[in-house]
Amino acid sequence: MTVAQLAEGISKGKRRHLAKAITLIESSREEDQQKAAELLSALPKRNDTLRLGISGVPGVGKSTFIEAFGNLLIEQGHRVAVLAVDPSSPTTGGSILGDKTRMELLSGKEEAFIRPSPTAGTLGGVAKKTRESIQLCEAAGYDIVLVETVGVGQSEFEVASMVDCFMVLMLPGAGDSLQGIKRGILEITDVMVINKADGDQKKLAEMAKSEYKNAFHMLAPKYPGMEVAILTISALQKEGIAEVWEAVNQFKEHLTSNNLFDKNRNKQDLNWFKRLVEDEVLHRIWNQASTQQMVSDLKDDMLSGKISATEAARRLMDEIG
Ligand SMILES: Nc1nc2c(ncn2[C@@H]2O[C@H](COP(=O)(O)OP(=O)(O)OP(=O)(O)O)[C@@H](O)[C@H]2O)c(=O)[nH]1
Ligand SMILES: [Mg+2]
Repeated sequence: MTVAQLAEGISKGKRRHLAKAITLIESSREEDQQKAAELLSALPKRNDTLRLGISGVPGVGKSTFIEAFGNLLIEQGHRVAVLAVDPSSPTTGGSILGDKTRMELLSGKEEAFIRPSPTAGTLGGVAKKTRESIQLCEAAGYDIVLVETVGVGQSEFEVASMVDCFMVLMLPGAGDSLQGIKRGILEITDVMVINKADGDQKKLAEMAKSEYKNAFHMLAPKYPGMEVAILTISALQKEGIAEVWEAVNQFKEHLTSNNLFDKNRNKQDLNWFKRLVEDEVLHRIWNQASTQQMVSDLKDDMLSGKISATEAARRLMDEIG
């Protein structure tokens, strides 16, 4: 399929073309990469969509929640794409979304598009593919894109930097609810959802809620005048799902009415552009044939004590310009 054919199919919302295009983006072949770049340039950028990050430890209920939440969104007339950032599972790549049984209803729906995580690779690589896939899904008419991450290492921060709203799913469990929470995670949270608030865990969930509330009060707000919504839900029993959607909408409303929605996206694009350039510059310095000899000579001179590390770095940078 040519790039033009792919672009046309995607514009018409054809899922077969969308799936093919994402495969192209995920391919590491130089030729495919070039085509993928062409395709992305050929497609319109949309800002009438919502990108929502969904994060949480394994077993918190992300898949169960997405099943309930996604179906609710579809009932309201939305088209929903689900992508994942999960660099943690090299062998079972995409396992977090492989469990289609937990998203049985959603995965069978015409208005939903579910794509497992690209198989392995570095976090940066997986994140790049996901960012580009978001754009493809939007061009194909999916107005809500859910990006799921299991939150290992830095992946939550990656996801937070590519979505409009970052939601964290938590388990009930008062007393220890603040332990084991990753440093910095509260700072990037826009909506907090305490899942499994059912049966005898209901009370624990309420306790956790007030603890998190206190914790947020001790932080400088991410957006002035906006409190982080904390909700207790049961994804399994489909309780509180509509309230989560309402909280997300309120958050979005706050951003839009303060002119922050587009501003945030522009900021994310600029940061991403900067990061791509920085990555490429480093890659070229260390791998390009033209600098390899010089790098190797400088290393020798430095290790034999002829020049200092500072001097070696200065000479290399002077050479590169
Ligand atoms: N009691 C209760 N159990 C739940 C709820 N939501 C999910 N579970 C159960 O918790 C287990 C894990 O749910 P998943 O949806 O697979 O969790 P996940 O976060 O997607 O897990 P990973 O994909 O491994 O990261 C399953 O057995 C679910 O049935 C809930 O609201 N209440
Ligand atoms: Mg899952």
